[in-house]
Amino acid sequence: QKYNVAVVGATGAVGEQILSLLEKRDFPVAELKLLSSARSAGKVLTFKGQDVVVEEATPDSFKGVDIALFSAGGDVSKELAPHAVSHGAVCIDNTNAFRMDPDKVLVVPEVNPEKIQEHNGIIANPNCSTIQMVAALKPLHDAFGIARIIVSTYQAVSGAGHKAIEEMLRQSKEILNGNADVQPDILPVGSLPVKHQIAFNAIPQIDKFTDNGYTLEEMKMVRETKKIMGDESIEVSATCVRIPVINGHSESVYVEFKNDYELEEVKSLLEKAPGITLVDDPASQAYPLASDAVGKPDVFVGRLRRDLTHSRGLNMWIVSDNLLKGAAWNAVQIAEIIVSNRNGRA
Ligand code: 11C
Repeated sequence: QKYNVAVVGATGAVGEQILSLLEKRDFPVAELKLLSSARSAGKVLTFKGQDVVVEEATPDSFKGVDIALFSAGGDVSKELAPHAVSHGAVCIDNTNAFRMDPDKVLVVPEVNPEKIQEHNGIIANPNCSTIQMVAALKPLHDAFGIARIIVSTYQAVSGAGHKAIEEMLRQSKEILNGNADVQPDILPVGSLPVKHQIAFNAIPQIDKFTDNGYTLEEMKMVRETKKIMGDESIEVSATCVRIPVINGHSESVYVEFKNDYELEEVKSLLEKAPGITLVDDPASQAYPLASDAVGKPDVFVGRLRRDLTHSRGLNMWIVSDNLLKGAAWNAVQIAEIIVSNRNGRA
């Protein structure tokens, strides 16, 4: 059986990856609709060697669509996903629009795939920095019980889209050409008045600040982790930082378990865990690097070591391609599970 698929935000950094994955995975597509804002409508993309013209997304775009993958920003999802649902589509939404809605499931297939069956038409795809962290921590939570997580992120500019990548490259070239006075115009947050240089810098702000002094990106990590793990008792504190890396988010994660653990057991659990690749050999300087993770679907984990200040504390380094497992691949994985569930029922 084949399915009519719509990709909303097809020309964006995540949309492009979704399109490429649908092709590479030979997803059973009957008809493909590529949708975008009016600004990008008319562009031509290719899918399996065929040109597909991008159309403006409107409420009527979803007639006959079975699966709609949204990554065109929260406002577009809030406006159009309910129309897609009313036309009978299942929406997999990559934005922050529905993640914390108690009626919507928030899914990482390695952690809570059973939630996919409970959807009300919209399945939320978590934030990239949350996805890679929970995918790595789930087997450890099951084994030892996580009491507390303290995470600091080192996030790539691709998380903020194509324009942020261009800005980082432009500033880098300008500085290398001797111009010390670059003009930032997108990062840290396009819609806020103050901008900061990203080239040769580290910006401790991703998304807007919330009332408690943490940014929205940091609060996404706190709230989404509890919801995906299905455990409100897990305490999470995050500091999210943008660094001048094109692609691939890295995270320094401190985890405090409720129960005692052995490092060898942690390693063996991670070695067996789906979607996780353990890269942890200090003797040969082997540890996860963003440059190695780019283009790969897995979450890479290394630098495992018992914390020096707490016997049930563990420090680790978690890296993944934020556009793949952090966004497009997680969404396409969910779509593949929907299809296999439907085929199973047929
Ligand atoms: C970033 N994590 O790296 C963001 C991008 O809520 O899906 C993804 C934002 C989101 O800037």
